[in-house]
Amino acid sequence: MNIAQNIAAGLDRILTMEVVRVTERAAVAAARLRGRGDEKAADQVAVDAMRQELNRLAIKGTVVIGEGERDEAPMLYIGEEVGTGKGPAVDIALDPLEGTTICAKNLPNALAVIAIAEKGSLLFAPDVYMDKIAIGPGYPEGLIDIDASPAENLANLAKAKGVSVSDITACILDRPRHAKLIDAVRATGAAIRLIGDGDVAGVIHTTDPDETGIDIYLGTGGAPEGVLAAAALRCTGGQMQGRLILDTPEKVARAEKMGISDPKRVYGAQDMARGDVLFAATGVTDGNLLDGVKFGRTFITTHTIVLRSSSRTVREIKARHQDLDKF
Ligand code: VTB
Repeated sequence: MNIAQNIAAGLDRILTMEVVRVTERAAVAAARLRGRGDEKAADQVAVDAMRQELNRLAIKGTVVIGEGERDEAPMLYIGEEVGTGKGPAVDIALDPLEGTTICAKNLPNALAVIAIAEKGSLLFAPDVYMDKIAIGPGYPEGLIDIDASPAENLANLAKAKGVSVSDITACILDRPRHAKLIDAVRATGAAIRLIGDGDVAGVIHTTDPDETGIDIYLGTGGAPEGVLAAAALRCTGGQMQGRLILDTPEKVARAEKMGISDPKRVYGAQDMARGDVLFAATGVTDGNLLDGVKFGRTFITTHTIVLRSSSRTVREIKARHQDLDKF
């Protein structure tokens, strides 16, 4: 199939523009609570706002990566039907506020994020940890390997980039569980950008190292965040591998219930987000790729990136919202 046929066969392209409002609205709501030290409140307003806007979209959407399991009854729970119901059947992965702690502390790179894909094409991932490795586009396929040592992956990446390992920067979540990984990366001479939260942004940052300074993402984070990041990479290009950490019989059973029969399977970005995928993220706080929401006296500005896998178009939308009542 050529690109034109692919585009015609995939998601309705008008959705690419429509989806922007969904993350914009969530981001503005969350941004009002930046730096207030209240993670829960910021998350809640983002969820409410995203849900409201999502329900205006002409789709028959099902949340497959959301705010939690149905029995916990959060809004935007896994399985919740969203949209007007009149439109294409799609699967949705979302995180109305990725980086709740970042937002509460008013630190960089909190995002409102959504991915929309053709029905049945997103990995139905349980809320466990996932081991992840990701690099941006323009490298030979198979350059990174989740089972290789950090030293090997960094050496291969540096060679392919034509620099020495000490010119490479890895992004890693700042967690005690990463102590060994951090030591191993430092031993190579590479630099590390430690982030407090927000590994969806961390993975996306690998796609534009000149802008973000990040060449590779390494370490374990949430599996739902892994699927969201994979959706973004499907659109920008780049390589990612992820493996669920199913280290107790209970987690293996939970995953099995969600259709995962091989607990050790390594997923590529393609396996986590198949078919035509849309991805949108609006900055809540200022970040390496996106500006945060700015509250002016007479208008609010938002900065959004919208991506679509079938056309590989990367759109940046800076919006000036003058009708403040709409939020
Ligand atoms: C990461 C990070 C998220 O969860 O996925 C992380 O990107 C993983 O969990 O922003 P731990 O915090 O337990 O390490 C978040 O922090 C969201 O909760």
